[in-house]
Amino acid sequence: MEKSQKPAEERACDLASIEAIRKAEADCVDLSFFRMDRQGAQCGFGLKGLCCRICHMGPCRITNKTPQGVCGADADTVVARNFLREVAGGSAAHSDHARHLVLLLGKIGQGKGGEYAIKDEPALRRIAKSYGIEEQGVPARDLAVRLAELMIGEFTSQEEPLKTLKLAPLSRQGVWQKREIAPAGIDRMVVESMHRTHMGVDHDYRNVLLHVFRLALADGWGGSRIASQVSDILFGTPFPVRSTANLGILREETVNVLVHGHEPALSEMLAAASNDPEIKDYAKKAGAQGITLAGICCTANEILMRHGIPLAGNFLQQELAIVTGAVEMMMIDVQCCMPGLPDVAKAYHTEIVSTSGIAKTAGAVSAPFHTDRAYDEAKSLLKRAIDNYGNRDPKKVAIPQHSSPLVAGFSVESIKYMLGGSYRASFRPLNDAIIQGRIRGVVGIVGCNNPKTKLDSYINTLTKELLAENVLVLKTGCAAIASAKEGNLTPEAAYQLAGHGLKEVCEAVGMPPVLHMGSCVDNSRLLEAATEIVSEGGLGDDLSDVPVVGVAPEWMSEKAIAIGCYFVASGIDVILGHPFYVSGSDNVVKFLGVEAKEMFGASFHVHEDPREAAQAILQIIDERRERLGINRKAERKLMDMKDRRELGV
Ligand code: NFS
Repeated sequence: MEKSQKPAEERACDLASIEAIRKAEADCVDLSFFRMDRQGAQCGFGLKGLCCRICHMGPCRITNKTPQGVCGADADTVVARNFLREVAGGSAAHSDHARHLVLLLGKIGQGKGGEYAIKDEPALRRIAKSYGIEEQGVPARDLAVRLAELMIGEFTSQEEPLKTLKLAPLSRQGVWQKREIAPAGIDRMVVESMHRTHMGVDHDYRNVLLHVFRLALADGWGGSRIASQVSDILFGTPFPVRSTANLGILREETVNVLVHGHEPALSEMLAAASNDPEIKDYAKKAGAQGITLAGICCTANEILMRHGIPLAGNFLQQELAIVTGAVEMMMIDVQCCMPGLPDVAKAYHTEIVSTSGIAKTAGAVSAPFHTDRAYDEAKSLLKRAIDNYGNRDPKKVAIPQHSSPLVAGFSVESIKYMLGGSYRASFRPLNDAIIQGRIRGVVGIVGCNNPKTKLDSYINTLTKELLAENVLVLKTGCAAIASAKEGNLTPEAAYQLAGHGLKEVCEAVGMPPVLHMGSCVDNSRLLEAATEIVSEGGLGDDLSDVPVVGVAPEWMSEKAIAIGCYFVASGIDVILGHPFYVSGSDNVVKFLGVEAKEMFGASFHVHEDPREAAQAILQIIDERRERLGINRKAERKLMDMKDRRELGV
């Protein structure tokens, strides 16, 4: 491997990652960071969305000299079609994850769920009721069957709009009807996207882009929402938990097992099995002090939220975790698991095990797991990891000694409880704080890492800028893990980072200024939170009224594009840290950045500098506050006990 082109501290912010990148260089291990360098200048046609390989008269490239492909498609058609296919990929990924969980819910109802059970019956009843299913007096298992049937209908419905759309504010439902973008079944929306973008079908970029938003709504309000809801029913609605983040959570004296990917079913079983006395005993016999189970990416977020299991790292740390030389096994399932992992693992003793039949990786051990015998399979995987402990080479081990404490687990239910207690659980105190200006607005910072950006730097800079301006920050996905590593997910962070008003609220409630709301499918929780704000009253009738903004700073996946699109179609402006592959069509750019605003009350904005992004976000928030008539300066005063009671805490 040739010498790296950049020092490690220019590739990442956190010390653990910097040390691990240096170790990879010393160990001659290739990483995504270095592969990015070797890519050099990336394909200009790809970046602009102007390469069409939809039929085999091509591939055609649209240029000034050749403004049309062989079939006559122009830049607008080519760019819009490519964009729709990306959103189809992202929506399919979230929604297939949801489908697997719904199928499991149905099996549990039929008594065929193996060791899985309904862990949160109140959530089952609450959610069934929200879809109009009569739940009183119905045994939990029967209810599970009915709800699973209804949810499967959300995938298969042919013409009827999704039932999940009814969870949105009424005025927003009206916008979707008016624009004719209320989606029918999720599967149909994805299939139709592939049909529309086939050679010779939908050529009007506006019509194609409207389907982008229709499809994205099927993801956000449909697939992703269903994934979060069923996870809560099966594994428990998250409530605040303490834990730790970053590579320093790995331990020399334990067997270290990492779960990486997205679907929580197996990792839940691993969490249980790692506490099984038989497994603990087995680890001791192998000379280890026990097992450290930790996560990467969104699987990490799922088991963190419900069990406090530590976060080893976010997307760009998946390879770095192996480079520590201290990981016995990394289990991967679906999405965001790099195909290069087995190459990294070859330099150490780590076993990469792929646990999903739909996601095999060359060089990894394939062990697809089965829900009806998941506990036994989880145990045998852990035993296999323990057997690998003896193969660890102490000379290759260097665990960066850096980690940060955190509090996570902020579902909408837990936020309500936190704000109002069990008798007055509500968003009222939050709405009041926004109306009074103590909290200027709420921003959801979501999405990935991308080696095009120094790992976590945009996310962390933006977060700090916003906190200082009294913006409450909600996080999911790898962006949440970035904040965890930075130490921003603790109540104490409010003292260091939050502006006066936000600090007061955080202090009164005892909450961090950055709330970790879960994995990327849990972006649906952000929609849910924004809907709660609307229905609580005093901040407008629609999601496009409330001072809420979404940001995807270091995004890289198609899922992130789908998320951005359903935010915009829901009336929430979205800031991107770098643009989509659409700059080849001025019309598409205009549609996403300007016309979307006229249709949905929100649009996309690209800001490659985090400080500039912060200013743009504050401007959007202030404009919304202005329209609501609440854009006056916060009164600065010290809180006494009466104020606290009024805050409802
Ligand atoms: Ni979201 Fe979660 Fe991370 Fe990006 Fe990947 S893990 S689903 S896509 S990289 S945030």
